[in-house]
Amino acid sequence: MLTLYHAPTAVCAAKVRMVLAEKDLAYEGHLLNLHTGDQFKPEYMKLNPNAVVPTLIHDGNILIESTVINEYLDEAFADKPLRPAGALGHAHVRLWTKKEDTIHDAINTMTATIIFRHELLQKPPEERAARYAKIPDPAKRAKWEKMMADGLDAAVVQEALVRFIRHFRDMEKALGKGPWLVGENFTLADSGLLSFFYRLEFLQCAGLWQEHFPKVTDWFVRSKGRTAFQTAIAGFIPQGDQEKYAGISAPLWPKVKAVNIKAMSTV
Ligand SMILES: N[C@@H](CCC(=O)N[C@@H](CS)C(=O)NCC(=O)O)C(=O)O
Repeated sequence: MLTLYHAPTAVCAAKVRMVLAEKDLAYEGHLLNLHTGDQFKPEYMKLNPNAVVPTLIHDGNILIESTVINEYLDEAFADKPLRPAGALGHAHVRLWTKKEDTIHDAINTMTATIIFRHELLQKPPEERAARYAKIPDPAKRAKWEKMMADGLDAAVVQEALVRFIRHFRDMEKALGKGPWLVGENFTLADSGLLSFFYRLEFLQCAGLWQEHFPKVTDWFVRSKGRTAFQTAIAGFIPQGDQEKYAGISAPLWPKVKAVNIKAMSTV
């Protein structure tokens, strides 16, 4: 029996849902409200001491970290494999999924500076401070404080864009050799990136790849055509969120684009 603790729009949780959907695995879902702080409840932190989603329980065993969970699922449920067979194939996929973890941090930077900041700035300073104080990792807490103070001018935004540029370049090169990142078949390397791309599109930042990387653009269009993408990612976005968040994000695109041009000149 599989039980997933997740949140509708959380990109890491969506990464795991994508794999469950690709492999046709049924699961019992428990949705957490990350805005009201369900992730910090002591009973949840016993499962996931980092106070984040996703957490997967398989036959009583607790698994955390989306990339680890996805590899586990691919090994434990060998039907419809999402990696080429053999150690070398697994290593090729792992190179991508390892990098994905650093990309997640950059996605978090963009979401926080574009949307969370907008929402948090409307709250009283004490409430904001209380929100940061709950973050267990001091480095993550300090990063949040900077992002909330400086928005898109925070140094971490340019750093995030540099990481995207490098990643898109690597993807463009790999996609010159095969339809998917590791050759002929859709693998964990591809699936792990989809919710991240979807988030950037949601934040009206699709120009980051559409204006410079044609193969990456085509890859994302093809990926979005997969049934699992609708089931696991797009289908979880609450009604009205697209329009609501586009309204917040669209006016900020020119600023993101300007920082991106600066970032490109440094890569
Ligand atoms: N490296 C972890 C990251 C998990 C993570 O940061 N999850 C986010 C959602 S994508 C979360 O739960 N955030 C809640 C918070 O930061 O309070 C993974 O891949 O599972």
